[in-house]
Amino acid sequence: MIDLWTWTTPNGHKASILLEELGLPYRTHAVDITQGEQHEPAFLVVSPNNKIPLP
Ligand SMILES: N[C@@H](CCC(=O)N[C@@H](CS)C(=O)NCC(=O)O)C(=O)O
Repeated sequence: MIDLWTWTTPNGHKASILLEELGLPYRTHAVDITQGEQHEPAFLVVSPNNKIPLP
C-alpha cells in the first residue's frame, strides 16, 4: 500500500493523477500547507524538506 502525503495543490494533484492512472492502491494523508502542517515534527519524519506531495 502506498501512502500519499498531499494537499490540494497542482503538484499534489499530479501525484494523485499518476496513482489513479496506474490503478495502484494508496491511502491519502492530508497535509494542510496553508496551516503549516508541513512543519509538524510527525510530517518531517517522512518528508525532511517539508514538501508535499510525497508518495
Ligand atoms: N518539485 C516538487 C515540488 C514540491 C513543492 O514545492 N511542494 C509545495 C506545494 S506544491 C510545498 O510542499 N510547499 C510547502 C513548503 O514549501 O513549505 C515536487 O513536486 O515534488
